[in-house]
Amino acid sequence: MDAKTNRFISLDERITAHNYSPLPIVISRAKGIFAYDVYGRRYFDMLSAYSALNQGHLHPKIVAAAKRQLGKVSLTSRAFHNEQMGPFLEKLCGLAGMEMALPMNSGAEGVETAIKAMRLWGYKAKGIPEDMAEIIVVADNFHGRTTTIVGFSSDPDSRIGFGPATPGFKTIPYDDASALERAVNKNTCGFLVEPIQGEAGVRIPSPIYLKEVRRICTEQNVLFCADEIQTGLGRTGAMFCVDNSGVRPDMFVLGKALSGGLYPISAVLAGREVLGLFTPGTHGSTFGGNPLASAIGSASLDVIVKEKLAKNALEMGTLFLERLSSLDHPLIREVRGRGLLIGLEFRKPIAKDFCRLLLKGGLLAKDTHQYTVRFAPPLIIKKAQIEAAFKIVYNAMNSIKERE
Ligand code: IF1
Repeated sequence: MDAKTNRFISLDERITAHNYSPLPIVISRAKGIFAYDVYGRRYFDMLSAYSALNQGHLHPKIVAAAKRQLGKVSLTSRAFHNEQMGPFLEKLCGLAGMEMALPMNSGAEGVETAIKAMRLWGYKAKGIPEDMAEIIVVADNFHGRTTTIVGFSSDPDSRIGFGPATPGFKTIPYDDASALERAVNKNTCGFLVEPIQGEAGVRIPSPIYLKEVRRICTEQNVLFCADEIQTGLGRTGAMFCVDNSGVRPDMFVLGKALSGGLYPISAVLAGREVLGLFTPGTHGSTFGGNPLASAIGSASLDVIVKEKLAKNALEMGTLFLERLSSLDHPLIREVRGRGLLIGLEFRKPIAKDFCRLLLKGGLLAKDTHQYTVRFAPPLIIKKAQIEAAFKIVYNAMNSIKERE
């Protein structure tokens, strides 16, 4: 490995907890759909920081908004009002068709906030006896890393060693509406689900699943909470992934691309009958809703809307999926995706090795659970760039052929 790259990697290995095993590249700068290493070599970024970079790296409009705000005020705390938060959340609620928002920072904090909101609604609105509220979640979920969230993860790497788990969660299989129907009882306050499971390997449920979920939740008086932290804001070819199924959840959790990749911003969106239940002192965050985050978030939304990123994700995703599906290789089990969230699944646990090959070819992508490579480039990607990226994938596939 190159000396400079090696130096940074050794330092990281010595100084940081080993909760990741990154590919051997040290990124020095990035712009749009490209990242550059310490030698100035260029890579297609097809991870987009797990879909936090839907607008591309350092989008000029978002950077300009951040700089503008940095000339005014960055942080006020919610002990006072600021002039940025309200307009940002009004824009966001308008896009999502929701009445109210609660701004936080990381995605996991957003999910924690949604859990608290569902429970609060369960006690105050549904009349569930104190401490009896249940939330239904699905197997192979990924909602973040807090102790409560990993407590209901079915992934042993996420969960084991971090117990005891927070009670009040019930796990059912994904893409199984009748399991939801059976699991609901009078103490159920909410159902938390990803409309497409990202970390589980880009798992797309059957077309009627979310419609069924909507029907059951309405009939049983249970809140339907969609974790769209990864799938939302254009990624799957629609503003929200649930739009592909023509359903509206009761709550959205958003994060990642809400910031255009500049800064952690998350939010829970819901109706007044849910978020209106919080009273002063019942929830909060030092940084949530701060003016810098709000200015960045507002510009991030503008870019998604004005540059029609959802439409581009659909068109470019369809093209990329078509190209990947044309790969004829005995080691490929399946290629699947929606918009620019695409998974290439192998028959053998070679996904990480394949990512190393892609890295050598000049493309950054990430494996999930050894069998699947996830392709999720920024949504600003153009046709010729999709073709160029595909060529790298094609060559990497061919080089596997040669070795066997
Ligand atoms: C890691 C995965 C992606 C998420 C959904 C909440 C969160 C995430 C649907 C929490 C975060 C990230 C976090 C990162 C890996 C990554 C990931 F592979 F693990 F599943 F994106 F696909 N809900 N996902 O995807 O948001 O608190 O991180 O802001 O934890 O290693 P966060």
